[in-house]
Amino acid sequence: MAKTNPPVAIIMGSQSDWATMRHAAETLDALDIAYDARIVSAHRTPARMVSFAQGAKAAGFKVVIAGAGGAAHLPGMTASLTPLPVFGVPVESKALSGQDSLLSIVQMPAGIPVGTLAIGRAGAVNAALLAAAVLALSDEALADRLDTYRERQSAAIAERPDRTQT
Ligand code: RP5
Repeated sequence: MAKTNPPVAIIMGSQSDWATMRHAAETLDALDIAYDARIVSAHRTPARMVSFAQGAKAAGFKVVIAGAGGAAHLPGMTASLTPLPVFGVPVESKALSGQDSLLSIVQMPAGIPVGTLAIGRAGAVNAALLAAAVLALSDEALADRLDTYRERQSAAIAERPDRTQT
């Protein structure tokens, strides 16, 4: 879903990251939050990354969700180029199961923060929920939708395990 002036940018280093980052997109969809999803690679398209990050605030974005794997420099480099909050999603890499992605994203030097989430799908979903929480501070209707999302999530959890499931 890409509307005019969406508040959230979802950026990722490669098409291969979409399998993870689509979970952020689907979570934003569930909360009726508009976003723009783009491939922006710190290594393969550095000029695109600089252009995006330097223009992100002026473009109307409020939050950036950045997913990358391996030597995952995209979230940190983006954070260095924009005043917007950046949430980093470590994509599960083939070689090191995302440990490389996680450490690349989380170990930022003091002064340039990246809000780093869990490796993989959980991180992508939670990045979207954090973005929603930020936007909900100034959007009561969204705050209500976020409350409803959590209530439904709680209601969907059974009190006891189904012993027929393995
Ligand atoms: C990173 O390299 C991307 O974020 C991706 O997770 C990883 C591998 O990219 P591909 O070789 O699949 O394009 O820049």
